[in-house]
Formats: sequence, structure tokens, C-alpha cells
Amino acid sequence: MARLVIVSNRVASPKERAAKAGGLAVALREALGKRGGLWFGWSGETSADAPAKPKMMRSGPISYALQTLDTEDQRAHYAGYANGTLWPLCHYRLGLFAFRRSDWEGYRRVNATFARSLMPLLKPDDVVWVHDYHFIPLASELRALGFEGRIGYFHHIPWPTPEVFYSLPSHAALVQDLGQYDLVGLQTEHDVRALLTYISAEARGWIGPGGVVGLHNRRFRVAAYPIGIDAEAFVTDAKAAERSKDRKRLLASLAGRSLAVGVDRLDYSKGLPNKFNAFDNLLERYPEHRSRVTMMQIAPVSRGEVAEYQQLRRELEELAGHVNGRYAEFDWVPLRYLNKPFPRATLAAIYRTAKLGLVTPLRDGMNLVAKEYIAAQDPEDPGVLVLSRFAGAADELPGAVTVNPYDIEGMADVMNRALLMPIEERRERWRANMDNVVSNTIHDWCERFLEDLGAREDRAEESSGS
Ligand code: ADQ
Repeated sequence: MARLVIVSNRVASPKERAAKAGGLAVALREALGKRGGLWFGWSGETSADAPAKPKMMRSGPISYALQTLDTEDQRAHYAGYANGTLWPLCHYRLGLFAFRRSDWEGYRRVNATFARSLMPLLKPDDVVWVHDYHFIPLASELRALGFEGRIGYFHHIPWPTPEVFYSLPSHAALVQDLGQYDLVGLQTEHDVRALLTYISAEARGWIGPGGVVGLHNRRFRVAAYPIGIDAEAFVTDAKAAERSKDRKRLLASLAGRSLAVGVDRLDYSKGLPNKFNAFDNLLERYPEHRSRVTMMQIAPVSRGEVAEYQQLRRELEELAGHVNGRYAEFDWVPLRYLNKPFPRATLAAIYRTAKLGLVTPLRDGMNLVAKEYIAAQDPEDPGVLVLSRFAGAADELPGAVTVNPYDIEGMADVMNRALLMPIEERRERWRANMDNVVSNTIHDWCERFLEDLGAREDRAEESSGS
């Protein structure tokens, strides 16, 4: 079996325990452990005279290589092009989207730096798996340095439809970069259609059966690989949570009230103000839920250095204060708003206790919280998942009650309905969701992508059909 090399912006530290590292980090570590491999990424450090070589570490069969970046390059790459340009663009937020040529150049420089730092560590038959929008040009840079082995790319966030994608001045170059991969994985069939439509209409590529694409004398494949979770671990944690201290504390604090829970990074794609407003609207229009339902929103701060995220944080603090000021009683705080991260076991206890799981992003590649919430439910008395139609997970979870997060009153109506839903319907819906969660875990996702990447025989210079 060929050695696996994983590239991602942040690398989960070898010391991080499974319960703390996310499901993705655990699955990637497992894949590396099986084949032996190298995990390459940013060290999290910057300096004015960053060394050209990465810091090396080893833990069992896995090597880690962590590259430090030039301070200004890292800013242009991360806060600039990756999170100021690509993130809003891919989440359909043109109002928040900004393009600066210097950021685009910095993004390319960082990808070139990473390629130069990685190249000496690569063996010709390594399989390289690149993760996410920070690294779209990495394959181009590696090819320019002479690497001819297999390279796959997985895009964790949505791929925008052509009309939105055209707003990006560098759209043609970015898709040309994608063509240097052998396999491009997206979250949903919708994303695949969006990219293929662009490739055939704008880039004059050809599309063959099974998502094989011919573009600029290259042949590669584009396909959907919907990401999953470690379902077994969540089920185990949630069962154990029945008797945990966290669960007892939570139940005592609720004093018999129903819980509705949201767990999202503090990000404008997650639709948090709309969710707060919908809860406010529920309490306004359905007063029977006052003092009977508590909403808990867990939202750890993310990208706190970016202005749009600071603004969102202020907005949410104001909204939470508004809801609580309006409806709180001396023994009931309607909205509990927390900015800190929790271990998986605590999250599992909270999910299991919650009658409603509120996953209402304005746009999301997949959304793993939706799947975690399902896995953590008690099959005999499951809660209801309220899910945005704009999350990739909506394609996968047919038992969810879907909402349009732009429709505040509509969301409030659905929350009301979900709170009153009879047990038979809750069980039926949960079963339909759970079937999907267990049949497509993070391990299946990882295996499927790597199998397809390994099976690519048609990578060679494309000679016909264009
Ligand atoms: P994210 O935007 O980060 O991921 P999501 O899929 O919901 O979104 O994953 C978040 C993860 O962080 C979940 O596993 C969740 O449990 C965890 N988490 C959130 N809040 C936490 C807290 N307070 N404490 C501990 N853990 C917390 C991107 C894309 C998604 C895509 C994933 C994976 O934006 O659409 O599903 O990658 O591909």
C-alpha cells in the first residue's frame, strides 16, 4: 500500500486525545496509522524570517512536518484570500466578499512555500491528500516541482454555482489549479453539478461518465463524498452520558423544562442571528412555551481576528441580551449563550438531553453537528432535528424537519411543531436519519476517497476528447 501524505492548514497535535480532537482529525490519524504516513501543514507560527524547512516530529507510524510562514504571507493567505475571499464566496455571501490582488498573490506564495517545503519529503509513489480551500493551488505547485504521483483534493465547504463563482476575479486560475489533481471531492451532488457546469460552460472542458473531466490537457475526476461522523463513538458517549455528572447538572438546571440546542462555530455562515431571532419569535407568538423551553447556543469563538467575526460576536451578545431581557423570569433564563468549547462526552450529554437540535446555517458544506445530534439520541425517546435546507446534511438526513433560515416566522412555526411532535413521528424520523449516519461514517468516507484516489489510472496526460 502506498504511503499516505495528508496536507491540511491545521494539523491535530499528536498529543491531542481522541475525545478532544475532532472526528475528522481522528479519522485522518487512523488512515495515516494504517498505511504509515506523513501529516503536513502549518505550524501555527509566523516569523519575519521563517525557516525554509518544516519542523519534524514523529508519533508511532506517523510523521508530522510543520511549516512556519512569513508573517505577511500568512495574513494574506489565511485572513486575506482564504477567509476574506474564498470563504464568503463559497458560502454565497457576496456582500462580505473582498478580493485584493495582494491577497491572491500571498495565497499563491504560501502554496508555493508549502510545496517547496513538502517536495523533499515526498517519495514518487506517495499518495497525497490535500484538505480544503487554503490549498487549491498546491497540486499545481507540486507538479511544477516535478511530483507526478497521485494527488487528491477534498473541499469541505460548498462549491458555489457559476453565477456566484464568476464574481471571483481569479476563477479561471483556480479551476485550472483544480485540474492538476487526480481526484476532486466535494460534499454534495449539488456542489458537483455547480463545478461541472462551470467547467463545461466557462472553462470549455469536457465531462465524461462518472464525473471524469478533461481540462487543459489533463484528465481528472470530480465526485461527491459526503462526510460523516464517528457514529459509534457518539453512540457510546451518549449512552455513557445517561449517568454522567454533566447530564445530572444539566437536568437539574433545566428543572423539567425542554432543551433546544445549537452547537456552531461563531461564524456568519451558521445563521446564528436568524436562529436567535426565530427563538425570540417562538416565545412571542407561542407564549405557551415561555418558561417551558430553554435554548442553549454553544458557539466557540472562531477567526476572532477578522473584523466580520468581531461584528457578529457583538450582534449576538446584543440579541441574546434582548431575548433574555424580554422574557426571562427570576427562575428562567430563556437563552443560554456560551462561547467555549466542550469535550465530546459533554456535547454528547447535551445533545441527548435536548428535545430539539437546531442546525440552521445560511449555507454549510455538510454540518457534522446535525449528524452528531442524531447519533446521540435515545432511540426510544429521540429529539427532533431542525435543519436548514442549505446545509449539505439536508440531502443526507431525510427525517429532519427542514427550514429556510431566512424565514424567521417559518422557523418559529417549525420549532413549535417540533416541540409538540408525537413520539411515533419522532421515532420514525430519527430512524431514517440514523440509518444514514451509521451507513456513512467518517471512516467510510475516508476509505471511499482513498480507494478512488488510489484507483485513478486515467491521470496520464489526456490525449483525446477535448
Ligand atoms: P465547520 O464549519 O467547523 O466544518 P461542522 O461540520 O459543524 O462545521 O463541524 C464542527 C465540529 O466542531 C463538530 O464536530 C462539532 O462537534 C465541533 N464543535 C463545535 N462547537 C464545539 C464546541 N463548543 N465544543 C467542542 N466541539 C465543538 C467544515 C464545514 C462543514 C463540514 C466540515 C467537515 O464548514 O460544512 O461539515 O468542515 O467537512
